[in-house]
Amino acid sequence: MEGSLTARDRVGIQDFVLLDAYTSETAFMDNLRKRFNENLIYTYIGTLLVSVNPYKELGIYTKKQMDIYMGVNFFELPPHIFALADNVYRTMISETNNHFILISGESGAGKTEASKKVLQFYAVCCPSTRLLDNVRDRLLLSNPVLEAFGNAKTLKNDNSSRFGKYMDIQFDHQGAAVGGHVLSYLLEKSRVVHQNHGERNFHIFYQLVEGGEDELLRWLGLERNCQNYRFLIQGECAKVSSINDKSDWKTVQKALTIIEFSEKDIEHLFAILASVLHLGNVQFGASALGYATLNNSAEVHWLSKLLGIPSNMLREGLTHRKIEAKAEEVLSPFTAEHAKYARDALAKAIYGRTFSWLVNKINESLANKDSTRKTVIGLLDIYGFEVFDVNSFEQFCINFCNEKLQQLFIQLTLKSEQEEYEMEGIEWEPVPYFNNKIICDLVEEKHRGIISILDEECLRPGEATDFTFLEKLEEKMCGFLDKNNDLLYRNIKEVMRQSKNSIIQHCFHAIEPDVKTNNHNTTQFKSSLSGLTEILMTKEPWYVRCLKPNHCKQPDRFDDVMVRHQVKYLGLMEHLRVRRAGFAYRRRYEVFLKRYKALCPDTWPHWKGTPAEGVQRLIKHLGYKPDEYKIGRTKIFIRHPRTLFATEDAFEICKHELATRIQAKYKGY
Ligand code: AD9
Ligand code: MG
Repeated sequence: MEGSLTARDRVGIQDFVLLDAYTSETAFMDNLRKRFNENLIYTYIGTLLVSVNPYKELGIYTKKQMDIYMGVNFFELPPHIFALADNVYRTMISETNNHFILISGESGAGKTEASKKVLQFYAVCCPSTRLLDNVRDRLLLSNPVLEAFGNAKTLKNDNSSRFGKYMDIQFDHQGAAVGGHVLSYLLEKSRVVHQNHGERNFHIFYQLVEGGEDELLRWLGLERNCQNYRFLIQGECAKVSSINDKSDWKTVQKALTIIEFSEKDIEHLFAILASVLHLGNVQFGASALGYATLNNSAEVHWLSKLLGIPSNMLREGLTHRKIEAKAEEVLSPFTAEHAKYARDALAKAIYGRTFSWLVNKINESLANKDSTRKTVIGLLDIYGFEVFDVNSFEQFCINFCNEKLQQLFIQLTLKSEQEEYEMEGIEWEPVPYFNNKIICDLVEEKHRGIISILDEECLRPGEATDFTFLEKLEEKMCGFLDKNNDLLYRNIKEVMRQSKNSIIQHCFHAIEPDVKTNNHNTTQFKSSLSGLTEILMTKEPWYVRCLKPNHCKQPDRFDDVMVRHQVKYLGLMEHLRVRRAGFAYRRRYEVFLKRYKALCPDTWPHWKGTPAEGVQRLIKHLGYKPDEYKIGRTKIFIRHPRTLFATEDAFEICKHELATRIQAKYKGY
């Protein structure tokens, strides 16, 4: 396909490892651009997949394409996300171990699309029974639901993930998908109450207002006009040409039914969405004494009806807080300003908790009841790096998350790879790389990191301001303290607990974090990220690095400067250098010998010497060339995947012949 020189000139090389001038960034960029211009968006660096967002439909994700890639050796076909998915799957089956696919890249680079393609591939290509079809449908349909509630239009991406998602797909020993589990990371709750210009709230609100049936809207007290809801129009772009809210609404409704949300659950879920919109329209005035008064009683009426909470309680909760004075509880009225703050905090809490409830509900539906041993493939699709003109708390969290994953990538590839060569006594010219550990430390180090300082400031309510925080950091950032403090007054929580809405009841009855434990967003986020790193460290890693070709979401436009920048900060050149100079595969001698010993008469059926000697005898028999492998202390290192694939092919033939011989032998019995 890419064999002749002319074709190669035109479409470039499908694996950067084979690039002659592999150390040159210019050659790397030329290859990437050439392929992009030919609609070849995928290129390998060994087994790592580089993907450039085409911003157009390429017709390369059909069932036919899936069939082509199913069960075929990784390097035999042009690079594709399906090839990676298939390779991960087959490795999982043959080695019965757990894997994860880390999909990274900046906002709008194509991570979520890539993760969906992987899931679709497994849903279509894995063996199944009618019983399991159910699981597959649920796995697939969890996506539109989570996207509706957790994605939004931003300046960078019309369908930007505003939460981090890690999904385990569980397989039984026959390779059928039997269950799944979703972990979600820090939803950007502040979007519920505030959107920057050119951005929207979460999709689901617009879907409801645009797509909800007349009767439903009437029941929820909503009008079919986004312009009527303050929480929907701050970005001044309720309508987005690339998004069809009406049809997305239908998809979500269908998905909710298939994931087995009960009618009651669905009803209560919609009631919550409408409540948030009504809450957004609650306005406060000021009494002569400067205290908050409620202007519009219609909104409170609807809130009371939808949440099943007496309206006088709601009124009180929205305008007062309870404080303890001399062992007595007294109601202290809010100022109008304070009331707005408390209203927004409530809206964020309701939405955030409902989102967690939703994830739990999906997990219940995906749970595999069978306790036999399973292997998993984890898919990690988080919010990508984003840098706006003005960056706030959200960007701090999102970008920190990306730094942590880059750190993991560095540890698992550049660092551990080179350390392994050293440990195994393999001659090696070290490849220098930028280790972003210092950035992670700057953010998360105990006592000295930004998170610690931020938390300290949040523990001094009244005294600490963004300004004192800024002074401490000697840096200019805005809005941080509020967003890090998820402060919801106790009495409004008590009011919520009176709700007749089962979801709200559940969300506000869940055990509140102990006041002594740290309830700050960043610290919780930090520990959940550490938890994620631990989960990932126990699995075999695979990487998809997504690149964004331009800032304008346009097809056929490859902005050199922009792509080069991403290639740099993703460490792709360093990765290539390590890969190129290094070895694509390594296997412990015992494992290698056990699998392939039938290929050599000296090692079959039993090898009496050490595994290392056995492997050397075996590869000599197979005719491995001296520069194709290296003998380490505990492992054999193989430079090119093609060598291992040739061995694997020989093994398949050998297995087949052996089976035929055994069959023939026993035919007469
Ligand atoms: V964010 O960090 O969540 O803001 P992602 O997830 O990296 O971001 P996403 O997958 O949502 O980006 O891709 C953005 C848009 O690019 C999609 O909505 C598609 O319109 C477009 N896209 C991405 N990948 C492909 C693809 N393989 N083929 C066609 C694509 N279009
Ligand atoms: Mg995304």
